[in-house]
Amino acid sequence: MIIKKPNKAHPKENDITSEKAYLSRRKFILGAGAVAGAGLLGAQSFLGGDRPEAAAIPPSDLVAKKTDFGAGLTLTDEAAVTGFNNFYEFGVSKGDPVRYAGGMETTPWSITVDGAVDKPGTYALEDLIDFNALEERIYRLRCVEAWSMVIPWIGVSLASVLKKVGPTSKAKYVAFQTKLDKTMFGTRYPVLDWPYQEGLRIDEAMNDLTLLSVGLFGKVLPNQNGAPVRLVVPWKYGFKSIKSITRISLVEQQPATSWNVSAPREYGFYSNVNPNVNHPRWAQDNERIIGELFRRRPTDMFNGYAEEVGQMYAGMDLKANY
Ligand SMILES: Nc1nc2c(c(=O)[nH]1)N[C@H]1C(S)=C(S)[C@@H](COP(=O)(O)O)O[C@H]1N2
Ligand SMILES: [Mo]
Repeated sequence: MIIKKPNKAHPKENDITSEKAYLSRRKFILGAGAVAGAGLLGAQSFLGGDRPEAAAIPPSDLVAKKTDFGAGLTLTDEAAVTGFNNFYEFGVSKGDPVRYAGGMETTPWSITVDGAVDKPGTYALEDLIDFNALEERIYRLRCVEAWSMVIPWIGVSLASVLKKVGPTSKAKYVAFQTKLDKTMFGTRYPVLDWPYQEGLRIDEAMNDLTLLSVGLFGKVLPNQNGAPVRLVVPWKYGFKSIKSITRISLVEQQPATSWNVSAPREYGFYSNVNPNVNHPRWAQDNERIIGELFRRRPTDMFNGYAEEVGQMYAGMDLKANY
């Protein structure tokens, strides 16, 4: 049987009404939950019963050194950052991940490092990431769907992690894989090539801007944002920033990436933010600012990091290598 893939898997953007409706629905649900919870608490203590179901434990705080990255940018509202997501393993609507990703177990978490490295192995997250050396960096996340958010990420440079495992001279690319968790009901549908996979060239991976993030807004990552560890590559479209990473492979050949496999004409390997190269179905020269209805801004070359990353692509045709 041939299963036809829906070809609108990555639509341009949710229209404004749906985002607005979504955010107000979320507010309503949170409000209703608080009222219902209070009612339940009252009833239960009156009846002298057991404690009501424990309230969701708020994500714990992280200690991170502030940096100058993104100084002066206006942060996106935290509720939008944690409530309007792309994490197709938990559904293709922007409101699905916050609703359905909560059951994914993220502790303990291990990452398998293999391929062209001196020290391959399966590592506990804490052995790869030094939680005493976390930094906060403010980066704009520019989604290929032509919207963006400004987020205070917490993490360490990917380079600091790769140096621990020692890439050999054969390591020309880095491939990443998301965990395939049984709670990810979205992976039952052939929307994307599962498990979600992404890749970077080794110089892109070693660039100081490339972050392995474990938190945002001072707290550990919520599941819907890619707990417990996700990539953030600020000069590339958002889909390169793979979530809930469980495997890092150092390889000699350019690795396959989920979006490229699913729609090669629309999503290339590089996917550098580039206002001069349109997506086949929409323009990329401007973006909607999430959380600010109706406001758009022009898209910057390399999402504003041309000075830092431009030389890595010197001499390359960025239209052919989109
Ligand atoms: N595993 C996995 N990673 C993923 C995705 C996904 O569907 N699955 N979506 C990507 C896309 S399209 C974007 S725009 C960003 C969104 O990150 P955010 O939800 O934290 O804003 O995650 C990226 N990482
Ligand atoms: Mo995206």
